[in-house]
Amino acid sequence: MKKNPTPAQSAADLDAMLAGALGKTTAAPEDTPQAEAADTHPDASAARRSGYVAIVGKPNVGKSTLLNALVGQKISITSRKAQTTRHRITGMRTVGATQFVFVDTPGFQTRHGNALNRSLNKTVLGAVSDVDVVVFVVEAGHFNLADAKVLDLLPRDVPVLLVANKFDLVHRRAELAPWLRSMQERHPFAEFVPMSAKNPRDIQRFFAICAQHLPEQDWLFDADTLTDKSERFMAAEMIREKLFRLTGDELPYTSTVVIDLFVEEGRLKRIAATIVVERDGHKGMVIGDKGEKLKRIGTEARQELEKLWDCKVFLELWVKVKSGWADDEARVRSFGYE
Ligand SMILES: Nc1nc2c(ncn2[C@@H]2O[C@H](COP(=O)(O)OP(=O)(O)OP(=O)(O)O)[C@@H](O)[C@H]2O)c(=O)[nH]1
Ligand SMILES: [Mg+2]
Repeated sequence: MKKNPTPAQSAADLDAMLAGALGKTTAAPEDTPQAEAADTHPDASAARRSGYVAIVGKPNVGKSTLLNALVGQKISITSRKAQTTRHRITGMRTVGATQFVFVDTPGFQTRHGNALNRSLNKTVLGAVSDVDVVVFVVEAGHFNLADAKVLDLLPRDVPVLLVANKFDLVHRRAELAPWLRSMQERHPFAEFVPMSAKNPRDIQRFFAICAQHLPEQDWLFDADTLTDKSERFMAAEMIREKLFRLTGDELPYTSTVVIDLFVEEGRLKRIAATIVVERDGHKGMVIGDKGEKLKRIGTEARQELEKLWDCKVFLELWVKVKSGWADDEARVRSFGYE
């Protein structure tokens, strides 16, 4: 029988382990405001802080899952397949006196130098160039060449927090201490945060740790701003998520979604979109038997958008073949990539 992962440890256990492993603790000060209390009651006595926090790492380590948990809403799509995120996605969250502007980035690509991958890497480099804090996400207990390549890109003059994510999957916690020490030698990380992006308590703890590294300055956005991305963009992304999740591994990452029509009619948003694939064979995979796969992609994307916007959505989907688009710089740009 498959052994269940050990439940996540308490913040105190984690701090004790870190103190043992690194001779330091990342525990937040006792008086750091907690998210629940602070979201609705800004602490007037504390000085305001705000800043940009870039979330970077190799593909599939959980960057977007972390962003969504921090923002408290699903704004960045996630899947078990690598290369899910393809854009710089900004999500804001104001906690007490501190406003975090989180920036999710594509997983840094180390293979296949096509136009799409070059564009993804350009997006990562752009995102780390002008931020206050960098969150470098790895899988707890793992560090390989793909992680090292991302670490090489990181600026030396801003605090880098190491998030050792998917901590819930680590069975032998004792082995994490030497791993953490080895990570300490790789970069002068400002903090070491073993955590699970799926554990709400770890997320609360992360706010407190991260806030200490943001500058004292006024907020950059209204407290209730969620993202800087348009509704058209969110629609295309939710469709792409369902495409990624509902088609098998055989459908390559070189598919994308283009919004052809987006109109608001009172409480209804009417959307028509095209799923662009590389080959005729891929078209069949997306459409499925008697159109059943395409129908499911449409239904699930529509439900997700209705939840996000709290309104009715009418969604019409088409599939088109445009071979070689991911190799073609001009076409990659025309599909909205940088
Ligand atoms: N067990 C576990 N799984 C996680 C955790 N965080 C993320 N995942 C899973 O890891 C997979 C990848 O998550 P994403 O958030 O899409 O990863 P990403 O780093 O944004 O991936 P790219 O955008 O492709 O670079 C998904 O199946 C998530 O559910 C975690 O803390 N624990
Ligand atoms: Mg992602």
